[in-house]
Amino acid sequence: MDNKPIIVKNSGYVELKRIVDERDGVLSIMEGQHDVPFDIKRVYYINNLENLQSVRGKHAHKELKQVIFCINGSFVLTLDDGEKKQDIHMWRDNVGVILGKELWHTMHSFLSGCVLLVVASDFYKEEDYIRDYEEFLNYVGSTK
Ligand code: T46
Repeated sequence: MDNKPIIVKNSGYVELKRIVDERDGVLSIMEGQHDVPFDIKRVYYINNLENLQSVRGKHAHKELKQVIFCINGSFVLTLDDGEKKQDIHMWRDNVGVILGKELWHTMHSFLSGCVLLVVASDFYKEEDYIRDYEEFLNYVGSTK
């Protein structure tokens, strides 16, 4: 894997095996606890991203663990742990990024038929979201 090192907390890369044979197409597989570091309880995807100016995310989770993939096209994932920030260019369909707890994340700069696939450690719970940036900084104990 030749990716920019991840410097924020509660993150990291996940690389899925790609199976290529004599047929057309590539098969990529993800198993809970094996390829991603949790049992997968929920899967969702985001597509029909037609406005390049769109911005999604802009929140953190208190406990939820997720891995985000870009299975088509590309986008930029901005991560912020309250102290450090970084941008990750997401374009490899088999390389996901762990969105651990207490990590403010923003998805933007979507290009060419971008499709995001996310696997999550728990069911949807709105109470697990922190959607206000100041509240997030207080929550993670940052003095910024
Ligand atoms: C995340 C990033 C990567 C549900 O009812 N169930 C669900 O499972 C999800 C994911 C969302 N929703 C509802 C909650 C909102 O009323 O769908 C609406 C839009 O959700 P949100 O604004 O949180 O969407 P994104 O794209 O900003 O964020 C999503 C996930 O919600 C979030 O957990 O980490 O993708």
